[in-house]
Amino acid sequence: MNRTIPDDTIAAISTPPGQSGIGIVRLSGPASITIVASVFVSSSDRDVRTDERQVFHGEIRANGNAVDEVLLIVMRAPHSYTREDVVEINCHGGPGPLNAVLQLVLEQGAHLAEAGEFTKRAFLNGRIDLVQAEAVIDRIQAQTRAGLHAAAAAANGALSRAIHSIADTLVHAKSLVEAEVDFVEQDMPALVTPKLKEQLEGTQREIERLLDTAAAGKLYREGTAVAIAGRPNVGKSSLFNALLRDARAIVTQHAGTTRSVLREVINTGVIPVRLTDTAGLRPTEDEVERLGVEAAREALSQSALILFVVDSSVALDALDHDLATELARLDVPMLLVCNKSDLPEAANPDELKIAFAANVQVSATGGDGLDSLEDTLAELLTGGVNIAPEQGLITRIHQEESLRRSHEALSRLLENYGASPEFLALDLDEAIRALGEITGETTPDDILDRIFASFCIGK
Ligand SMILES: Nc1nc2c(ncn2[C@@H]2O[C@H](COP(=O)(O)OP(=O)(O)OP(=O)(O)O)[C@@H](O)[C@H]2O)c(=O)[nH]1
Ligand SMILES: [Mg+2]
Repeated sequence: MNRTIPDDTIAAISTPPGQSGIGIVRLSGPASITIVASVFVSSSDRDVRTDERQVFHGEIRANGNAVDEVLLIVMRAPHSYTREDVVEINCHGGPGPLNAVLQLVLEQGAHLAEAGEFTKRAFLNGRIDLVQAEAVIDRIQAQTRAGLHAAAAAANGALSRAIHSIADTLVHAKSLVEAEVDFVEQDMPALVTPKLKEQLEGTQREIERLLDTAAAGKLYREGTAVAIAGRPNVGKSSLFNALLRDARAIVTQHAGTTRSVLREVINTGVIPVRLTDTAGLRPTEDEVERLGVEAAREALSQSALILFVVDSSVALDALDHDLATELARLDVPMLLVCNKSDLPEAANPDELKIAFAANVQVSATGGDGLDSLEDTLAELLTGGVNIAPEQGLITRIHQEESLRRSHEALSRLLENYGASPEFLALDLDEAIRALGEITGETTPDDILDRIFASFCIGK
């Protein structure tokens, strides 16, 4: 697919808004260096256009007046993020200097970059493929170390390599099939052999393996929802705060403290967990509390795992039993958390005749058992998913859809393997095109635009 490679120069503030030690205005394109040279005065009289150096100290000036003291990092094509000439102007981090410097370079002929445009240029100039470009955004948004690890593996080409290796086999098969079409009249030995079929079956299994990573990829990227439930006062909010390591929810000795649903992301070290604290569940006449209980039930039904909390220092009663039975009906895996383990034990959790996925004792306020709870949580949430980012992990729905189309085309081909080679060639084409949509080779422009538009400005 031939795409137009841009020849203008773009600029944007690449650091987040607000105040910080430094902030960066970045330029990319053939005029980057001359544009910056026209507003920069080196403190040691160096000329950024001709000097081989990469780092320059000096001032950005407008009409002879200093705008900011800066460090320039100059990366000449093709040794840069975009493969174009790139200049990063390291300014003082604040809206004042950054906007002034950006304004100046725009006046000198740079265009304001669109969201994701730097990364889009890296893609258009062939430095990275679409999988790697998308991994850049996953890296920025990664909320856990494992998520970062997965994004880094994708950025380094793990998935790209897996896809390319599949595509290579298919392209090779297609060349054989086409040769067979050409020579069908002549007395040539058959090229579409049982051995080739075996190879294609191996490729099909590789596609299936990648499809199997979709669940893990989604978990890594999007995380999952875990909700804390139980009757009032058992220590749900205390547990929420302990897992968050922050006094986010209000805790009091009064039953019915929490009224609204609170959500925060916690880092279990494996995948991001959106943890939800809910109002204590009990029948109530209080209007506000009743609304809280309704919202709690709604949040619980939408979670992937429920932490059912009981107060182990108080004997269980009918309400605990009713709640356990009610929640079990939601058909969401449930973990039993016996809280307040620092107090003398009075509850017997075995009385709850519910199949819990696990049973953990903790003291939300004292800290005992929290590590073990986090480990159990991580195990339950990732249990059964195949996690090997180094072998390629699909993390996006459009990747999964394309792989499925490739798989379908290949299934058709394998079913009709004895058919005439023209038919086989059609299915191979379809399978190859679908793979190209993952790496970006055959992705329609409007879809590309949509993908890059989800990036931030300056990336
Ligand atoms: N000793 C002890 N007290 C705890 C523990 N966890 C919570 N508590 C106390 O139990 C009381 C209720 O705690 P919360 O966290 O507000 O309980 P909750 O389940 O969120 O209550 P509601 O929001 O009313 O449903 C507070 O006084 C906490 O200090 C614990 O592990 N040990
Ligand atoms: Mg609470």
